[in-house]
Amino acid sequence: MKDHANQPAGGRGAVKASLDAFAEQGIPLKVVRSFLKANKPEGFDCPGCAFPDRPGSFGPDSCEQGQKAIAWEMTPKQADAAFFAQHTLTELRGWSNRDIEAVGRLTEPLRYDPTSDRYIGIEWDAALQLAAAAMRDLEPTRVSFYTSGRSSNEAAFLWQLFARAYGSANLPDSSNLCHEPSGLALKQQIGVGKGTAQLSDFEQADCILVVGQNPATNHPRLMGTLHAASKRGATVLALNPLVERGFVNFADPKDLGEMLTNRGHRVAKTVYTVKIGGDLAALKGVMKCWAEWERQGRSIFDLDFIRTHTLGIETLLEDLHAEDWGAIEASSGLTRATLAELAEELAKSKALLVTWCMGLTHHEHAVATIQTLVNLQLLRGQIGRPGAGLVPVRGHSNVQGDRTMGCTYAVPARWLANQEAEFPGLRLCRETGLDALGTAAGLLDGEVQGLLTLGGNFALAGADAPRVLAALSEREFTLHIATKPNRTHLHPGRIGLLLPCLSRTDADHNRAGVEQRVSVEDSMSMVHASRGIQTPLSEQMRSEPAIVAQLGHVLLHDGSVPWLALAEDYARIRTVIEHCQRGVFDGFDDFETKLQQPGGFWLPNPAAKREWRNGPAKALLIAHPIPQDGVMTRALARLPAAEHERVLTLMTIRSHDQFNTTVYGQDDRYRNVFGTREVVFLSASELARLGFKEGDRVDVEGLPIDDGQTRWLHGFEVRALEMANGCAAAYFPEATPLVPMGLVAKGARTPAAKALPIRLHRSN
Ligand SMILES: Nc1nc2c(c(=O)[nH]1)N[C@H]1C(S)=C(S)[C@@H](COP(=O)(O)OP(=O)(O)OC[C@H]3O[C@@H](n4cnc5c(=O)[nH]c(N)nc54)[C@H](O)[C@@H]3O)O[C@H]1N2
Ligand SMILES: Nc1nc2c(c(=O)[nH]1)N[C@H]1C(S)=C(S)[C@@H](COP(=O)(O)OP(=O)(O)OC[C@H]3O[C@@H](n4cnc5c(=O)[nH]c(N)nc54)[C@H](O)[C@@H]3O)O[C@H]1N2
Ligand SMILES: [Mo]
Repeated sequence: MKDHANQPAGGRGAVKASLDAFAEQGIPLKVVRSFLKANKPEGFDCPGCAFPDRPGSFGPDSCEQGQKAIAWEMTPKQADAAFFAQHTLTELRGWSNRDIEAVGRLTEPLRYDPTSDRYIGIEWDAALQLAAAAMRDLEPTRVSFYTSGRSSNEAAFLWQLFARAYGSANLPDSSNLCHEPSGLALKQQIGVGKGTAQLSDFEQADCILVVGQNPATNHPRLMGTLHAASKRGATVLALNPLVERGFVNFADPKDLGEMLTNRGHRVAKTVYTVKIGGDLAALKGVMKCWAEWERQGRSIFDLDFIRTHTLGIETLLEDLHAEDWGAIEASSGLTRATLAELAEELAKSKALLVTWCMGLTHHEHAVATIQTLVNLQLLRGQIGRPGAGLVPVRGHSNVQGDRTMGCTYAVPARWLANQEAEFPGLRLCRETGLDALGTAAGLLDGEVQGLLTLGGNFALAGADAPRVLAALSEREFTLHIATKPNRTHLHPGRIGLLLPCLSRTDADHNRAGVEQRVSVEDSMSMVHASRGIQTPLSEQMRSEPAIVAQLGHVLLHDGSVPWLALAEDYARIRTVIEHCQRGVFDGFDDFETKLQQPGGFWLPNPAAKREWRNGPAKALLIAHPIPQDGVMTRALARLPAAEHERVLTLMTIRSHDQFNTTVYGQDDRYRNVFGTREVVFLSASELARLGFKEGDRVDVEGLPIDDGQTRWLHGFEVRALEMANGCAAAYFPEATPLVPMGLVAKGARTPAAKALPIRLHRSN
C-alpha cells in the first residue's frame, strides 16, 4: 500500500486524479477544452458542487472533483438498450454502485419489461403516452416528484408546474436530505433561508470558522479560497471531529510554486476536534466565555447591533449564565480551556465568516445547532458587513436554484397565484405535499404508488435504503429522467420508464437548431447562464426542459400552459419565471438581460442588508439547551451499563472519489485508503481500547433506534485516523443501510446520517 500520509491535499495528486478521470473515460483530448470552459461566462456551470465561481479569473476554475464530474458526464460509454438486453435487473442489482453507473450514459428511452426482467427500448412517443396513461390511473396525491439539485432553473420550474398542475404537491428534493435544517433555521432567525455572504467577503474576512465540513474533498474551490485567505494572514479555524488532511496540509493546484515543490501549507490554525453532535455545546461554551468576559468589562459584543437588530438577548444571556461547564465539556468533548482559546480567537476577529455543511445538518439537533451558530454571529454583529456573515455551503450545483423555482412541498401562496395568473385557466394543487421522508415512508406503506425523479438516486440517498428499494419494486409507476443508470433505477415499478437526458456539458439545440442556455444559482445566490459544449452521444437524448414539457403536453392538454412552446425557447421560460417571482424572490426583473452579464447577477438577500423579513422583523437570538435526550442517550438507555463503553457514534462521510452516490473510484488518498470503501475509521487510541488493530475485519451493529430494529454492515475493515474519541466514520452510501428512517433532524426531517449509535464486532 502506498503511503500518502505525508502528501498534501490538493497539489499534484489532485491534478493527476483529474487527468486519470478523463483518461479512464477515454476522452483525453477534451481535457483542455473542458478545463477552460467550466465555470466561465461562456461555458457550462460545473456539475459538481455549488461553490461560486471566481469572477474574471484566468485559467481553469474547476477542481479535481469538478473535473471528475465532467469526465464522468462526457464519457463516450453508453448504457443503451443493447446493454440492458444482456442483463436482467436481478443480475444488475448484484453489481456495485460504481459498476452500475460506470456502464455509461443513458442514450435511449427504456421501459421495464417484467416478463424478461429487463429494460427494453421504447419510442419516445410511446414512452410519453405510457407515462400519461399510468399517471391518469393514479390519484395525483399518491404520486411524488423528486428533484436532485443538478437540474437547471428552467427544468425545475417546469417540473414543479407539471406536478402541481397534475394535482400533486409531493415535491421532495435533495435539500430534504441535505441543507433543509439550514434553510429552516435561517428563515426563522433572519427571515431568509439562504446564506448572507458573497465570494468577495472571503477576501475581506480576517477569520473564517469552518464547521462540520470537509472542503478539501467536497468543495475544493472553497479550499483554495481558504488557502488564499490564510496566506494573506486571515485565521482559518475548523470545528470537526476529524482532523481532515486539507486543514493541516494543502497545496493549491493553481499555485505554480506549490505544484513544483508539491509541498503543502497548514491552512487551519487549529482543528478543534469536537465530538460528533457536540457543536451546540461547543458553541455555547464559546458564547459563555464571551458573556463572562463582557461582564468583566471587556467589550466583546456589538451592543448597538444587538439593541437595534435583535430580539432575545436577555433570555440568551440567562441561558448561557445558567449553562453548566460540566455539561458543555461532556457534550462537546472539548475542555473549558480549549473552548476559551477558541472564544479568544473568534473575539479577536473584526470580520468573521462562518461556513458549515453536513457535519451540522445530519443530526437530530441540527436546527438548534445552526441557530446557536447564528447566535454567535449575531452577538458580535457579524452579519451584513464586509467580510462577515453566514455561509451554508450547498452541495449540488443548482440545489438552491431548484428551491427558488418552487421545487419543494410547501411554497408561498403568491408563487401559486402568480403562476395561475400567468396561465389563465390553470389550476394548481394548493396542498402541502410530501417531502423526501414522507415519500420514502409512503413508498414503504404503499400510500405512494408513483415516483418520478428529475435526477438523483432517491432510494439509495435516503434512510433505510434496502427497505425503500425493495418497496419501490412493488409500486405501480416509476419514471426516472437521468443521465446514468443507478441503483434506484434497478427497482422499477409495475410500469417503469428510464428516460435519457442531456447533462450540463451537452450542447442543447431546439428543433429549429437554435442553441439553448440554461441558468443556475450557486450557494451565494449568484444566478448565471450555462451552455453545454459536447455534441450529445445520441439523438435520442432530450433536454430536461423538453422531457418535462412533453410530459405536460401529453398528460395535461387543457391548453392553459403552452408546454411545447416553452420548451422550444428557454428565454420564454425565463420570462414566465420573472413574472412568477414577483413578490416571491427579489432580483428576477430583467432576468434575460441580466443573464447576459458575465458572471450573472446576484439575488439580493435582505438579511445581508440587515433587513429581517421574519414575523418580528428582527434577527432572533434563540437559546437552545444542550440536548439531553439525543439518540446516543436513548440507545445507551437500552443497554446494560457494562456495554456502554463499547458504543460509538458513527458518521457517514464522503471521499474525494465520489459525488454522493456516484462512486468514481475506490481510493481516498487523503485518508490513506486505497482499493476499498468498506472501512470504519476510529482514532488510534479507540482502536487500542476496543482491542482492534488496523486491518481487522468487523461487523458493524447499528443499535436499535426507537423502532427496535438492529441494522448491520458486514466485513468492514477498521482503520485509524486522527479524530475525536468515541467517534467512528464510514463512507456514504456503503454505510447507508445503518441509517434508520425514524432518526431525523427535528423540524427539518433530514436523516441524521452523522450520529448513528453502533458497536463493532470482530467478523468471523
Ligand atoms: N467530491 C465531492 N464533492 C461533493 C460531494 C461529494 O459527494 N463528493 N457532495 C456534495 C454535496 S450534495 C454536499 S451536501 C457537500 C457535502 O460536503 P461535506 O459536508 O463536507 O461532506 P461530508 O463528507 O458529508 O462531510 C462532513 C464533514 O463533517 C464532519 N462532521 C461529521 N459530524 C460532525 C459533527 O457532529 N460536528 C462537526 N463539527 N463536524 C462533523 C465530518 O468529519 C466531515 O469532515 O459536498 C458536495 N460536494
Ligand atoms: N448516509 C448518508 N446519506 C446521505 C448523505 C450522507 O452524507 N450520508 N448525504 C445526503 C445529501 S447531502 C444529498 S444532497 C443526497 C444526494 O442525493 P441525490 O441527489 O438523490 O443523489 P446523487 O448521488 O447526487 O444522484 C446521482 C444520480 O443523478 C443522476 N444525474 C446526474 N446528473 C444529472 C443531470 O444533470 N440530470 C439528471 N436528470 N440526472 C442526473 C445520475 O443518474 C446519477 O446516478 O444524499 C444524501 N444521503
Ligand atoms: Mo447535499
